[in-house]
Amino acid sequence: MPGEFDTSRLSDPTLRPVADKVSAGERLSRQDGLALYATSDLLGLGLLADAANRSKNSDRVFFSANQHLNPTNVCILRNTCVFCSFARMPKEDGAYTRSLEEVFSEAEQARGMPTREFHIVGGLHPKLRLEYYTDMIRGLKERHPEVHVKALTAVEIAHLARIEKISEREVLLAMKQAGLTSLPGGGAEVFSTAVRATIAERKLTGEEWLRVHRVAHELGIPTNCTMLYGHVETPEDRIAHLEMLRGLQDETGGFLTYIPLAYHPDHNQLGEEMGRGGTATTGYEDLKNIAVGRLFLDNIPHVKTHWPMVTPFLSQIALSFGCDDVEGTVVYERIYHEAGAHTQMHMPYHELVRLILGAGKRPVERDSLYREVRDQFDQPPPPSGADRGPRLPVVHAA
Ligand code: V47
Repeated sequence: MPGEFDTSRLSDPTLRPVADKVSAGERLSRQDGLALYATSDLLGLGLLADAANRSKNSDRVFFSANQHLNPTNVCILRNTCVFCSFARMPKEDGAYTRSLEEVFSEAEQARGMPTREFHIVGGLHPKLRLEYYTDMIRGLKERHPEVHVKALTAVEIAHLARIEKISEREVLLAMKQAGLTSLPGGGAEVFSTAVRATIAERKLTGEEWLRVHRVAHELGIPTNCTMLYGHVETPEDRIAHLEMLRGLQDETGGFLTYIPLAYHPDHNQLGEEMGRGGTATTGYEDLKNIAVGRLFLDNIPHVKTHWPMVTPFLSQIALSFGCDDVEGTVVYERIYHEAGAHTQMHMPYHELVRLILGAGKRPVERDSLYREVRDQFDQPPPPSGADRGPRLPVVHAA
């Protein structure tokens, strides 16, 4: 980080040696990461992460006009990924699988909007073949050539390779040839074997998840990465997870953004077992995970806040805690709303811009590859009296 960070702004002395390392551009160790998680000086941690972010992105905050599409919620891991509220068994109530025409019809909403990206994730369907997905990508590109397709988590890629009896490389290549631009970062959860045995017993291992992303990077397909926090994992598990992401990024440079995902406990087995129904992570934890991610992942260019999960209010504050990237317009969000999120489904473009400007930052609309699409936005007018709600009567002292 160019320039000294003024450590007198930190109230927790254990953060000072970490701040000195950040100022010197030195890589943080596992112990440093644990000190960041252990501190209760949230504002000091935020200042440090904000300085690290500013040195990479200055006051720019990226966002995309995107649309989420979830072609199916049928998933063979339904009974073993106990944190997930989205998946269904094929014959279970609420199970759905869209035909290609239905997917194309949902995507038609992009016509009246400035959409630049389709974000596509679903479940591990026992019968949907690779061709369904390549036809979907090809069909979307034919109908919306200017829209990038970011599709399928590493877990879905590995599943398709298994049912097609081909390699993950071949699946990724076929998808790239159909028009795929990038992969989303889902399915990583927490890489610890013990945590996975508890929350996602039969899912891809951490090493296997990283392998799919390594192959994607080798094929010139950039990807995102995530960590699901706020369930049974420890600070040590989180730091080990971040270390593995940082290690792959050193090798390939293929990760675009890191997204910490806040666990939501409603309507899933884990939430019931933990007695956590109705309460999600706290704002304190959410901000801490943004800040630690920014400081520890020194080689990943962006850190994204997923507003459907942590609310637009908290996402706006996260922009002062090391975050430079906000999830896009979304249009229709299913995964977190099934798990109890009460946020809106869709964030209109101008509201995203307003959220970023309101945090004193400079909005930059980006495409899936973080190329700038637009960076000139007017300050919105100050709220009128009517927007401020009813005025309280003035009470004069007698
Ligand atoms: O892998 C599932 C998470 C992920 C729950 O790459 C849950 O730009 C909280 O990865 N509570 C999928 N989280 C979504 C995802 C994502 C989202 C936004 C942007 C990007 C990107 C990727 O959702 C899953 C899992 O970690 N998830 N269930 C739950 N109950």
